[in-house]
Amino acid sequence: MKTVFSPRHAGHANNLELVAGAIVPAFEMPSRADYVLERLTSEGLGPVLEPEDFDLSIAARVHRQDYLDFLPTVWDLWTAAGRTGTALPFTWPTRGLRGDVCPDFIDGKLGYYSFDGGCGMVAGTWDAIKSSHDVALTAAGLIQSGESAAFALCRPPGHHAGAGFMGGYCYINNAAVAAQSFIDKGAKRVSILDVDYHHGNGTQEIFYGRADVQVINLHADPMQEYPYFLGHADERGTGEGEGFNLNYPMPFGTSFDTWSAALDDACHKLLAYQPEVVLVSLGVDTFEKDPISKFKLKTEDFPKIGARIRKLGLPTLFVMEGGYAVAEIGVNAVGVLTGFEGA
Ligand code: FKS
Ligand code: ZN
Repeated sequence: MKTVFSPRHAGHANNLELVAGAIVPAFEMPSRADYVLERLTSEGLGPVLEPEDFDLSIAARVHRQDYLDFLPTVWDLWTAAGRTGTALPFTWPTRGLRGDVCPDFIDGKLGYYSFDGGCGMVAGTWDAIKSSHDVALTAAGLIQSGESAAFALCRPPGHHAGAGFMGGYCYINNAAVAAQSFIDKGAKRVSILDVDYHHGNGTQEIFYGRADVQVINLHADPMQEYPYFLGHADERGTGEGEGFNLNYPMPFGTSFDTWSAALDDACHKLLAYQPEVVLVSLGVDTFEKDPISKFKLKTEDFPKIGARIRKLGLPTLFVMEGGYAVAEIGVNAVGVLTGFEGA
């Protein structure tokens, strides 16, 4: 299968995040994408293409326009305030505060447009976000022109980004934008299957009231794990979207037997929906050696994930999300893809 990749991701580097009481170098770093690229080249997965340039009109159908207008301005507002380093928020509008008025000053704006301290921004961040969005849309275009599968090697990732907020290393929701592009091109039903270790709260929020995009998440139980405030099994969609959101929260220590049983159930629910295309939010942070996660999948399990998804028999767009065991992320992510191809 073809891969779409942009070297412009590399400008999103040396950023910091707020985690466990400390400001630390972000786990989401450029070498992640480079290891995946290296592995898919050495495995001969297929050609690697650069993305085309898209405007943000499709993104504006899944994100708020004011949020999309804000993102490219962050670094200028931050430096205009005399700051250097990493632009990060430290105040959020939670219960009891006004979440409907965007402040004028950059610190307030950053808090208004985020839900955590996981989305540091540096000078090259916006360009990387835009390139990641373009990668997803270009890869979607390959499928729209008849390819049966494609890999969007996105960085930064997207599934925590909601209509009007960033969080968890995610700014624009690449999978959601790609799904919207299929709908805009006439698809009646699209499924998003999110196999990242963390719940894709942004994707869920974006499509929660819609029947044209089914969202299925396999993830760590939000009672124990980030993002904590969404991802329970009783979240099933609302209004027209009722029944089209499915969550499979699993406890710390989950290994492949339990996880793959959930995947199998998810695949049956997916087929029952009869989508025209499936988008896989591909995180490989379910890996046993992932430094921030607590599932127990082994390297040999990842090709089996790909093989199971192949059995769906649907056009499939893989969109890169998380995975932080940097040395193994290439082997594991490309393992899913070669497992899909039957190699
Ligand atoms: C480190 C705690 C870090 C934030 C985790 C964010 C996970 C992001 C992701 C994505 F796919 F978006 F990249 N907490 N000890 O993997 O879900
Ligand atoms: Zn993750």
